[in-house]
Amino acid sequence: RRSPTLAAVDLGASSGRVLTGRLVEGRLVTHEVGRFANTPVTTTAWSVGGARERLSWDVLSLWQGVREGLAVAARDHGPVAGIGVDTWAVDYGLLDGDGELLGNPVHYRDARTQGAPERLFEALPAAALYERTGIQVQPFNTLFQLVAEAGSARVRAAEDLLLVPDLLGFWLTGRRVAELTNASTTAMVDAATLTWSGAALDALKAVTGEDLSRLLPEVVLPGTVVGSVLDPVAAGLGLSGAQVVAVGSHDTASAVAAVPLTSERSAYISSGTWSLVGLERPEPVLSEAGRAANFTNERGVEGTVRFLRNVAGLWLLQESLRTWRAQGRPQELTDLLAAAAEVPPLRAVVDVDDPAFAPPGDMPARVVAAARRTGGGLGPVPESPAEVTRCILDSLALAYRRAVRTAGELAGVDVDVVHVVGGGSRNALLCRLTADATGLPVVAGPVEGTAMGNLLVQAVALGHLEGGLPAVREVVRASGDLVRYEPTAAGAAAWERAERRLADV
Ligand code: LFR
Repeated sequence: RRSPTLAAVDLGASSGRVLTGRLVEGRLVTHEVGRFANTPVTTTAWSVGGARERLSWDVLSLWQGVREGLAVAARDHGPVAGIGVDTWAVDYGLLDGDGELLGNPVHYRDARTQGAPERLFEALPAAALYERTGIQVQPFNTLFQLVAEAGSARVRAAEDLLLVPDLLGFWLTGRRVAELTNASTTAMVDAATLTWSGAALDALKAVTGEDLSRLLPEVVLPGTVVGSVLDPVAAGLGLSGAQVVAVGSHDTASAVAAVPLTSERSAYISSGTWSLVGLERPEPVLSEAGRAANFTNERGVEGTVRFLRNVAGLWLLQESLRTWRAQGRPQELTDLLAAAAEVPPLRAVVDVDDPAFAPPGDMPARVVAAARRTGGGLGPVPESPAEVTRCILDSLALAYRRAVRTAGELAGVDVDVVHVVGGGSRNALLCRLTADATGLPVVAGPVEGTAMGNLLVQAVALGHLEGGLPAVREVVRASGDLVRYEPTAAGAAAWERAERRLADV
């Protein structure tokens, strides 16, 4: 038994991809049919304080890649019955009254949101915002981006705000919606009603003088069939008959949909540029303790809640690789990880959540500086690329240990296994360290979690897979690619020591 072909568009931190998927005898068979760079662009922005550099999406070049990928999907694996789009959260495009995009979406790593949360909190304190939305404070949340952007000529001219996956969906279908999993990350969706939060929008109005609720489209649930591909687009790309489905359009929502969780005691780490560490819950956890620990309650597919913490992820390693390349000392990842495995464990640890690591730039220098500050006393400061890599991976595993434990404590769950999905599930050293640091077995895979979640939510929505989320996870299990790592007792004391060391500085 075979389902028709579905296409997933997944825009990640370094590349965008188009994959096709088809259910064959209960397994998902995928093909990558398009891959293109996703390189943010630095331009010069004129704003109140004068000229400054601004980091933007190169959204038209991405759109070109998406079109080419979809055309290949139709040509080589068509006809295409469904299309789902996911990207990272929070970023948006603004449309004028004709539906034309006003400029490029700004990238969430742009510095414009510095100080924006504090401005918003003057009208609605952080605790009240959390109580309403359940969303942790990240300076880049859409709400704070709007605090920074309000008053600009672009916002004044805008009639619609679309999160990036919904923007691509609009270009495909002409329909304007806000898919819930991504909309929840704006910090403007009410945790109880799952519609735009009056409290958040009133606060935004109070601090900016603008009522931006006028920009927000209808919120739709993941799994909604948004509509057919517009005739001219379908004709150009060979997509007639294709339906666009609002999948978990937040990449993390798609990834977690594809985590083969065993029970509510399973924790997960969606491991890519970020590490999203947490639990799947039936209801948000809106406690003050959760807020203090900066845990968030993002919405998932089928009414689930992702109770998780953003831990800095492989970004530290990716940006180090980029730096070494730019410095003329390129490193091959496989060799680097093999060398890092030989470095003695836990000689230096850093707090991977230090905001100093967030912007692009010379990462090894920042890691070494942080290790000098916080890691000293455990061992020598890292110097070589292998030592820096080991320091990053030890530090990530240590952060996972803390986040998994805190998630369990806050939700009242006794965690018994940690699932790792995404690119990091291929990093055997990191998986091994995670098992040791948490003292729990790690089940790694699938590496293509996000694309699988995207495709399988479409399969359910379009009636090709019965049984909802449990069936999705059954297909993931049947599709293979899972590796188990058991914790070893040997290093337990060393992880405790490292944890204390970091807490003390
Ligand atoms: C992961 C992710 C995270 C979100 C961050 C910024 O790709 O979507 O879930 O917090 O990127 O949008």
